[in-house]
Amino acid sequence: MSLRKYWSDKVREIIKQKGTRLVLALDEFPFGDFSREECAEVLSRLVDYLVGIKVGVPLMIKYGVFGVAEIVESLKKNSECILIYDGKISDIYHVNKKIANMVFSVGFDLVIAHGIVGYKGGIEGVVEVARNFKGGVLILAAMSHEESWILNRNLMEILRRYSKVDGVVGFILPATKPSTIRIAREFLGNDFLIFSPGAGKQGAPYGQSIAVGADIEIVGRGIYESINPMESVVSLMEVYRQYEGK
Ligand code: NUP
Repeated sequence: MSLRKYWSDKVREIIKQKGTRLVLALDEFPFGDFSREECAEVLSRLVDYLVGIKVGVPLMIKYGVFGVAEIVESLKKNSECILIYDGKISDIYHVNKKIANMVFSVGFDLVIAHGIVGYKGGIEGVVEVARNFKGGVLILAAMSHEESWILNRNLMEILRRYSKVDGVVGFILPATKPSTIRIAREFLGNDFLIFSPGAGKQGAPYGQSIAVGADIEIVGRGIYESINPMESVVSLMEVYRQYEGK
């Protein structure tokens, strides 16, 4: 079975089982007014309502790769949960290999790499390591912020190039620019996963990315800055319910 099929089946199975489309972007820990212990406890309850957790550079700098692994790995014990490293890996081949080796070896399932860097001599390093670990690579193909057009005008070229690479299991596309998701889904068909950040604090309405073809919505501040993260996560399930079976 290809890695693409393995990971898309797995993610879509969790979506079905848990009835949600949500990946939590954990860019802060501890968060809100909670202590570290309280946050760990909140996360251990939230995880039943999440498809996965995405950790990026802020937490890696704060805790290091082993510290981060300790925070997120314990959650996997309670509930099936995909762990994603959002390092937007974007260096040359041999450095990318080192980064990917470190994050896959502590238990991450998927890593995000910057498509614009190019495959040969660049992202190939991430993909090779992912294949060794039976992990997957998500390619950042367009971004959600204001001046992202500088990157986003390369969308088709990035989709064309990386959709031919085994080990690339999906793409990151912005909820704030839903046309990029529509275009990508039409081009890619159903074999690839689409993860979409930008709903909530960045302005896109919750659920919109799913309506136009994404599998997963990535939400950070909308959850960890809320007074009651559990309530936020449960109320998002209501939003996603209308896309059941889609
Ligand atoms: O284009 C992108 N936009 C974006 O916000 C690509 C990303 N990976 N992200 C990430 O999604 C960003 O790093 C953050 O972790 C998350 C969105 O967080 P929030 O705006 O919901 O707090």
